[in-house]
Amino acid sequence: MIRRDPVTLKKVLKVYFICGTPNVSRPLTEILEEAVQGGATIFQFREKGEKALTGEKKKEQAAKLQAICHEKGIPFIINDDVELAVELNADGVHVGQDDTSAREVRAKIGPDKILGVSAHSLTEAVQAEKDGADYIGVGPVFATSSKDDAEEVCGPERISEFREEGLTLPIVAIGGITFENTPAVIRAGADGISVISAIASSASPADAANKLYRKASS
Ligand code: TZP
Ligand code: MG
Repeated sequence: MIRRDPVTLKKVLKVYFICGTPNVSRPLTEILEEAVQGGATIFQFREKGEKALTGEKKKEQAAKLQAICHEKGIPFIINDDVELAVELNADGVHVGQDDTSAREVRAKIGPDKILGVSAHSLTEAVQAEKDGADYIGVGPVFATSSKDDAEEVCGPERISEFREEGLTLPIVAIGGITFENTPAVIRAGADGISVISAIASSASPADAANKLYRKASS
């Protein structure tokens, strides 16, 4: 079980591709296949915004993406929608500070699933760990146009601060991550990078994922 083995979990979090249908201009299933082929190590279905799918259509899309993840051997995580995650038996859930509380999500998904929580301060990070989080997402590290209600940019320094304060929980950096700035966030203490546009908006999601993987691993 991945979540009980921090060494494996940290490897799995290396290139965390996050995406929903509003983020892409061709089928997300194709983009996910290419991203995984290139080196994405975990995927989060984040279906948000005006044009987001809902209800049965969302569930059908999620099931297709889950099947790709299973076939390729990477975890399939669902953003926010705990009910859908339970129904589909997803590998995990990611929630923010304004969503269902981490404690409640853990109770709903059980002890074997991966739980990720977005944290902007050390207090939130420590609380998330107590509530059963397996990793935290820290960001936006850099400016992003993929999240309307993003908090203030925190820079890689926020990650270094968490490490200096003794936080050992796996960390993924999020927000405006590119090939160029990946080494800085890894040096600051992140175990992996999570991206939407660096992969979803690339002419070649496979090449982008591959380059991000190499940058995050060196
Ligand atoms: N949370 C903080 S920033 C962000 C989320 C979901 C969006 C990241 O997208 P991008 O395109 O990689 O900046
Ligand atoms: Mg959320």
